[in-house]
Amino acid sequence: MKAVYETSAAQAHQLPPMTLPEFAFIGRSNVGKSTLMNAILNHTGLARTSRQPGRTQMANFFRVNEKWYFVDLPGYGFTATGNREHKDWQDLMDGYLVRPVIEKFLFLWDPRRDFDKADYQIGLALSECAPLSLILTKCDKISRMERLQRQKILENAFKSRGIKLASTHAVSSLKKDGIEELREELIGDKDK
Ligand SMILES: Nc1nc2c(ncn2[C@@H]2O[C@H](COP(=O)(O)OP(=O)(O)OP(=O)(O)O)[C@@H](O)[C@H]2O)c(=O)[nH]1
Ligand SMILES: [Mg+2]
Repeated sequence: MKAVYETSAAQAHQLPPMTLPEFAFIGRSNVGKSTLMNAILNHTGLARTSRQPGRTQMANFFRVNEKWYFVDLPGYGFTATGNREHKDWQDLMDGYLVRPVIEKFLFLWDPRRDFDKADYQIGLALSECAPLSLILTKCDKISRMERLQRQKILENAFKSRGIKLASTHAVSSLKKDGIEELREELIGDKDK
């Protein structure tokens, strides 16, 4: 698999032209977006990761096998950076979400948490723009039983608010659990 960094956008007007289908990774700060992208692409260090929330501040575009873009979107819900950053995030998202080249949104979620109002709003907005997959991250931190229970609760919570899911995956980028299945769903077996 060939993955190369292409460009970044901090604001909507900096978004690159639409030339290939895009898989967009979105979720709260620190949920594991950049780490998951690296795990799927088998490329440690391609997308920058960090213990501190707010590491990824721009939409970063990675070209994969000359066929797709993987887009690492900045995390939301990190209020310590203040309102100005939130406005920038909203502006970038308003510009990004409506791109017709989006093949799928990967909405990453730590299954130990419950959704709040902002998460439902984002989930609904995403599901109305392109197919939406729920990706439960850091599953190495909970038991299999707990994971299954939480998955059902979270799926039902989305469903009851009219948020349609194309699929759900439970993954651990650390242990590489569920990565192969997710990679296959996104880019198929032959393009590894
Ligand atoms: N235990 C465990 N930790 C993980 C896993 N995936 C990511 N992490 C850790 O979670 C932290 C945040 O990971 P990132 O990939 O940087 O998170 P992000 O969503 O890109 O964060 P922002 O760019 O700030 O929005 C890092 O310390 C990772 O090592 C996982 O599967 N298991
Ligand atoms: Mg990141």
